[in-house]
Amino acid sequence: AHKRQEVAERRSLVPEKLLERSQYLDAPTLSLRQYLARPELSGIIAEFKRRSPSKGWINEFAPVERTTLGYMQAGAAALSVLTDTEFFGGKNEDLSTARRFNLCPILRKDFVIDAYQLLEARSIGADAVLLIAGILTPEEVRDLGRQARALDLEVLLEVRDLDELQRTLDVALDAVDLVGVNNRDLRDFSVSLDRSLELAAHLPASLGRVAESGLRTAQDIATLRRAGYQGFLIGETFMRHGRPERACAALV
Ligand code: IGP
Repeated sequence: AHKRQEVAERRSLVPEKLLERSQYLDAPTLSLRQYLARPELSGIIAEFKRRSPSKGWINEFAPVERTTLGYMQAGAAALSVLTDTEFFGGKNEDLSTARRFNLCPILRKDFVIDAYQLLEARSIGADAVLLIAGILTPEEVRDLGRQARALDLEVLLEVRDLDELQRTLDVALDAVDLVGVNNRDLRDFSVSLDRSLELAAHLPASLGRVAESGLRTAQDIATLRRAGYQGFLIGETFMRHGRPERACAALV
């Protein structure tokens, strides 16, 4: 409900017509899915996240320029930037700053509930958006997914269990590019890599596969890779360091 109001406010400040003037709309996007599939890259999607509902402040001060550029130099395959302010302390400008400094796919991490946010994602330089099965109906995933792709954005569908996966893909399989399994249960914040491991066998081969949340070690990545994952979304393990990019370099 809060997100609806926030989107409505931004739309009245920055209507679609203005977003459409962004230089990025004429520029091609980069394929997250293809970058993750490249064997010479690490598969790591390094996340810029200042705080979270489960942990509070994680890193208040790391600059987005140095951190994201450092992630890339460390060997991350792609970036994820939180733009939600209320829960994650992010902003659109963080993503457009990351865009100016980096040539790699950038995932816009937000709670997408409205097509306005897709055009907005494209206008700030994102290459991919997250759609969360837990907050959208399968029909909404399908419709938003189609609209995202019409803007040349790739779609990462986030699920947390088999029921969400099946219900959503029954309706929306052809509107998503990648599927991500969130190891964190947003209801009680419990984290277990077993969620990704258990769902691995059920993920359609036609989609890119991403394990999300709670990854800490090279061993975690190796285990998930063996289970069939190509993408590894990592936030806190990096951001809780004063120099997140160094923690990324230590893991790649
Ligand atoms: C990263 P972690 O445990 O490495 O910080 O998790 C990422 O998976 C997490 O930030 C995330 C998220 C989300 C944030 C997963 N799904 C949806 C906001 C909204």
